[in-house]
Amino acid sequence: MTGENGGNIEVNLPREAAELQPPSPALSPRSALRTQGETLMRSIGICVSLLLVIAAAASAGVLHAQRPPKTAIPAGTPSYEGRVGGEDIPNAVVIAESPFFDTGNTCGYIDDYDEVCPFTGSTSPDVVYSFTPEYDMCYSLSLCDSYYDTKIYVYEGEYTPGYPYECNDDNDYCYEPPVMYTSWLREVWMWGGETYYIVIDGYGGDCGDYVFSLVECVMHCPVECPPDGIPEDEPPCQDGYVDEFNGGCGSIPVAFSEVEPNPELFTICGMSGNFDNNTMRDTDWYLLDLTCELTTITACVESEFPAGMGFLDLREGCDNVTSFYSYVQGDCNQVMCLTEALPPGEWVIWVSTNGWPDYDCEDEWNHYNLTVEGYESCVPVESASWGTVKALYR
Ligand SMILES: [Ca+2]
Ligand SMILES: [Ca+2]
Ligand SMILES: [Ca+2]
Ligand SMILES: [Ca+2]
Repeated sequence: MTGENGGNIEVNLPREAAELQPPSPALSPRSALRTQGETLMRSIGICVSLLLVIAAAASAGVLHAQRPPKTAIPAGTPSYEGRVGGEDIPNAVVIAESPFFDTGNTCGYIDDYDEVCPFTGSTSPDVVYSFTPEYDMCYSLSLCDSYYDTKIYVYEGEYTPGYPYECNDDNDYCYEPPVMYTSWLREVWMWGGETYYIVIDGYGGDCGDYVFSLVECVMHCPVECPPDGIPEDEPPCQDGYVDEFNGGCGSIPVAFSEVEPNPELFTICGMSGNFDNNTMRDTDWYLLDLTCELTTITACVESEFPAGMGFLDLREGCDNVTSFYSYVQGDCNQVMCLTEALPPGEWVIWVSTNGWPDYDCEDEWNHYNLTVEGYESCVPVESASWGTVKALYR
């Protein structure tokens, strides 16, 4: 493996771990969508480019709450031959199963519907899909990667004008949308056997190319830092981030978070995630300086993302850190623990994302709690407090 960041990756991801988790970001729905979108973009060329320029100019620097009417949007966007979605609810295109991905263009359709969330008075043409899930489930309905100012809403069971089941015009959480003001219903709970009508619409009179996905929600696993939690204090990672804080043997110069001995259970509240399109990740190296003949340490990690945690043997320095002493990995809803009886010297507890999931540093779900128990100190015994000495014999 060669790194893109000064050759750091090899140390960031020791060999043993690399074999356990082959990188797979190319298969993620987002990558697939973006590729589709880019192809679409090229095929329609100049018209959309012009639209993008005008849309960007119209929306630059404008806060959503104060958004003025978008009179600058051209009404006469050329119609598109490949009509994909349904014209209206009776003619909705049936989504057979999830996950579902489709692209199309709304400009050739009629303005049948509108809903307010919260902007009124749209005259945009719309297309309709229907979906009847087999079982109760949460779905994410995204137009994030579309190329115009979209709006999306859902009716449950029947057309209920003015009372959509869910509605979104602009979603700030879209990840690098190609234009501003695209839409995303992140969590729509649907009942098994019920039919949902999904309307792809626009703001104002805007229409254009849409990129639509319906997938099961990514369930989140919030992790709360306890009141006495010790903050990691590393700056949040982001694209281009260089970890000079606690990237361990991968930092130049090497840098660790040094952990104070404490035989009582304590918690470190940290953050990690991937960046640079899932090619890099924030690794956190917690340095332990063991002084007892054998120290039995239990480390557990609970995280909002699929995480990995391992012990690394640093007794012979970074040059000899090529694989984990022990390692666990798991999903965000698992508490993963390792217990090791370790000889004296320098050891590291390593925490990061598990391989290369699509967990961006700038996503809000990037926290973890690392709890450590049994990190006692055996020197200098003479000056240890009575509490510490007592703790040794518990
Ligand atoms: Ca409409
Ligand atoms: Ca919108
Ligand atoms: Ca970190
Ligand atoms: Ca770090």
